Amino acid sequence: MTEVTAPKSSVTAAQFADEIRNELKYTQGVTIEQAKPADVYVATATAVRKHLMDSWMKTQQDMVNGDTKAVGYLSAEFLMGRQLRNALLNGGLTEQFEEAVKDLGFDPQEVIDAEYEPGLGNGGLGRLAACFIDSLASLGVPAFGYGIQYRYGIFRQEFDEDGKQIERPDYWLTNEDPWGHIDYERDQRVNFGGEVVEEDGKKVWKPAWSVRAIPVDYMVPGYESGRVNTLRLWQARSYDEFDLLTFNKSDYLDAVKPKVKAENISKILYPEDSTQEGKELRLEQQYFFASASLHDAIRVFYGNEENPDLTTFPNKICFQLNDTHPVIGIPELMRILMDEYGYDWDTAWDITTKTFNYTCHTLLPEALEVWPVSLIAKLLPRHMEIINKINDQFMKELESLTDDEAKAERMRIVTAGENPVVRMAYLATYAGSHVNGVAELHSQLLKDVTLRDFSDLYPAKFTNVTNGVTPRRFMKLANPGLSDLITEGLGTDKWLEDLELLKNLEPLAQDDEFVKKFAKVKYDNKVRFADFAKKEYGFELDANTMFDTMIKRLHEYKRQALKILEVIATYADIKSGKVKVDDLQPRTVIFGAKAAPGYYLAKMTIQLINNVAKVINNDPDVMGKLKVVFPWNYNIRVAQMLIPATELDEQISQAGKEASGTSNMKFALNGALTVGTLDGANVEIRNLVGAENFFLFGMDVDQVEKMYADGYEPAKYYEADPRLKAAIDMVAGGTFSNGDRNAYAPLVSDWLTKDWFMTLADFTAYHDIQAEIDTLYGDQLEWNRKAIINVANSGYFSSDRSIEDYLERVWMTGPLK
Ligand code: NBY
Repeated sequence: MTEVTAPKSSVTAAQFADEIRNELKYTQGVTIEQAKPADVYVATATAVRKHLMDSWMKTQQDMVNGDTKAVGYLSAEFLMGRQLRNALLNGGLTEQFEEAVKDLGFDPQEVIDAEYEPGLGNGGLGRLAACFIDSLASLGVPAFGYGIQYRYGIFRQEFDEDGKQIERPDYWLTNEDPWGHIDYERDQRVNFGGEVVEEDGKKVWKPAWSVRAIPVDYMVPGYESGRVNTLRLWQARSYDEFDLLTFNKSDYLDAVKPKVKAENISKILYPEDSTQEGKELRLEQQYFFASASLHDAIRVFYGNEENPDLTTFPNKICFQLNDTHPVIGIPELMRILMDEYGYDWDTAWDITTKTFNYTCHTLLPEALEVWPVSLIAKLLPRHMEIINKINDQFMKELESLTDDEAKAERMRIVTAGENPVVRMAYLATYAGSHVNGVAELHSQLLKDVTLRDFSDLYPAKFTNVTNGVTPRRFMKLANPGLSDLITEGLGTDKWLEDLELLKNLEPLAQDDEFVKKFAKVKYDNKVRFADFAKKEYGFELDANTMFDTMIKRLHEYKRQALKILEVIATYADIKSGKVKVDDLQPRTVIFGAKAAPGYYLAKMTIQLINNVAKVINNDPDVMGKLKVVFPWNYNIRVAQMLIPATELDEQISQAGKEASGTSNMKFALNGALTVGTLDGANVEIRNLVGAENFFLFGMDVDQVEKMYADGYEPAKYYEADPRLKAAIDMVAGGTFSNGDRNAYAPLVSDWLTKDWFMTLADFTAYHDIQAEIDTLYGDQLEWNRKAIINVANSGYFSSDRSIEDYLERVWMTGPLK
C-alpha cells in the first residue's frame, strides 16, 4: 500500500545484545550477572523503543507538515495484549532478539513471559480498537488512538472452591511499564461542575473543579510500513495533590481527598454492564478523555497559534467514536470552538459535523447509552445547554424533513417528560457524518430496526464496515507453525500484508501431503496448549481429543448455557446408558469468559460450568471421553495460545444479537471449523468459506422475531426434547451442587419461564449439528481439508481490509505521502 517500506533492521544480534546490556547498565543499574528475565525484558523493551524512535518522530512530523488527514480513534478501551513480540516483529528485530538474549544467557520465552498484559478493555470492542491501530500503522495512515490509561485494568478472575467467580484487582502497573512514555509537558486541564453565567452577552462556564490529564504515549509500529503511530492514553492527576494545612491538623485522610477524587477518574475500567452506581464516575471518565484528546489534537496541528483557523480542523483529523462512550466529545468540540475560540454556532456546527463519525457495536437496546439530563447538567452544565440546543435544531430540521410527528418525537436526542435523558447514539447519529455497524447483518439491522427512523431520513449517513483482526498478532505471532506452513504453501510471506493471498491455499486442501502437514501443525498447537494449561492451571488435557472452544464475555445472548446444557445432556446419555462412551468422539470442551461483576445470572452460569466440569471430569463412567475445562482469567495471552489449538469454534449466539464477533474470524484464520447461528459476521464467514464448510444450526433473525411475536414458551421445548429435559432436571436435581436443589434455582427458573434468548428453542437443532460434527471429526482428512478451506477463504477478515473500507467509506483519507 504505502511507498515507505522499512527494511528489516540492519542491527546485528551482537549489536542488539550490546544495546540490551547498555540499557541494563545505564538505565536500570543492573549487571548482566544480577539480571533477572524481567530486567532483560525491560531493557529489551527500552532498546526496541529507541529503534522505533526515528520512525515515530518522522511519522509525526510528516503528519503535521503534510496534507494527509489523520484519524483519531477515540475509544474507552484498547485491549493491546503483550507488546514485546509485536514490537520486535514490526521493528524487524525478532531474530536478533532470539540470538542476543540467548547469548546473554537467557531464555527468550522467559523474557517474553516477564511482560504483564495490560487489561485495558472488556472484550471485542477493546480488542478491535487494538487491531485497528495496528492496521492503521501498517497501512501508513497517520493516526492516534486516544483513550484512558486505567490504573487497574479489567479485574483478574479467579474461581473459589464452589466454582464461583472472584474478582481481584489487576495491578498491571505495579512494576515499570517500559512501553508507556509519560509526557508531563503536554498535559491538559479538564474541568467539571460549577455553573454557566452570562458575561457581556456571552455564556461563560465557571467550573467547580478540574483534573489534570497527563498523556502516556505508546508507540504503535506498523508492519513493514516504516511508520510508527501513537496510542495516547490519559492519566488523571490532581492539581491539589496534598492539603498541607489539613494534614497539619492531623486530618491525614482529608488531606488527600481531592487527589483521590481526581485520580479515581483513571482508576478502573468499568465492567460491561455498568450499574446505576458509578454512572457519574463513568461520565467523568468519558468527558475526561474526550476533552483532553480534542484539545490535544488542536495542539498537535496548530501548535500554540494565537488565532488558529479551526475551519481547517476537519481537513487535519477526523475522529471515530468507538461506540457511544466518547460521544460527549461532540458538545465538547462545539464548546471549544465557541467558548474558547469565538466561533459562532453555525461555523462550530459545520466543523463538528465534519469531524465525527460513529461506530455502533450492539443491537441490544439496553446497551445503547443514555445519560440523565440531571447528571449531565450537574457535571457539565455548559454541555447540557449545547446538547439542548442541538436537540432544538434537530427538531426544527425534522419539521422540514417529515410530517410524521410521532416519528419526530421518537427521534428526540433529549427525551421529553419527567426524567429526561440524552440518547448518546442519537446524538452521534445526528451530529456525525457517518454511522456504521460492524458486520453486514448488523448494519442492516441498525438501518431496519435500531436506528430505522434515522436511516429513513438520513440514508446517506449509513454504511457498513465489517470487523477484522490483525494477522500479525493472531496468525504470525500466535501460530508460528501455521504461518510457516502458509508461507511454504504460497511461496511468499506477503500474505501478512495482503491476507487475500490466502485464497491461493485452496487447491492445497486437495493435496493429502499438505493436509497432513496442516494436521500436524494443529496437533502440535494442541500439545503446546496442553503443556501451557498444565503449567498455568494444573489441567490434564489430552491432545488426541477434539478441542472444542467457546471464548467470549459471559452473556445470556451469547448462550454459554446452550453449550453447557448440551454437554450435560451428553453426560446424562452416558449415565443412562443410552450412549456408549466409545461411540463418541472424545472431546475437550474449553470455556473462557469473564462475567461482569454485577451480572447475577452470568456469574451463576460460570459456577455451573465449573461444577459440571468437576462432576464429569471425575466420573469414571465417562472414561475421560468428555472433559470440560475453564481456564480462569481469559485474556489476550490465553487467546493467542488457545485459538491456534482449537478445532471447533462455538459462535452460538441468538440470531440478531451478536453485532459481529471477531474471535470467529481469528478461529477461521487459524483453521478451526465454526458451529454457529446466522448471526453477526458468522453470516459472512459462511458465505466465504462455503456452507459445506460451516456447521450452521438454529433459528435465523426472522424466525426469532416471529417467535417473540407469537409468544415464546420455553417450557414447551423442555417437555418436547427428552435430552433437554434430562439435562435441566440434572441441574435442578442437584447433580452439580452436591444434591442441593436450590443452588441453580434462579437459572433453571429463568430457562423454563423466560429464556429471553431462546436457548431452549434452539437446543434440539444444536444437538443435531453436534452429531454431524462428531461424524465428520471421525474422518480427519476431510475435517482438515475443510479447515484449510476456512483458512484460505478468510483473508477478507484482516483488519487491514476493515481499515481500507473505513478510509474509503468513512474517513476519506489514506496513507501518508
Ligand atoms: O464489539 C462487541 C460486540 O459484542 C461484538 O459482536 C463485536 O464484534 C465487537 C467489536 O465490534 N461489543 C463489546 O465488546 N462491547 C463492550 O465490551 C462494551 C463495553 C462497555 C459498554 C458496553 C459494551 N458499556 O456500556 O459500558
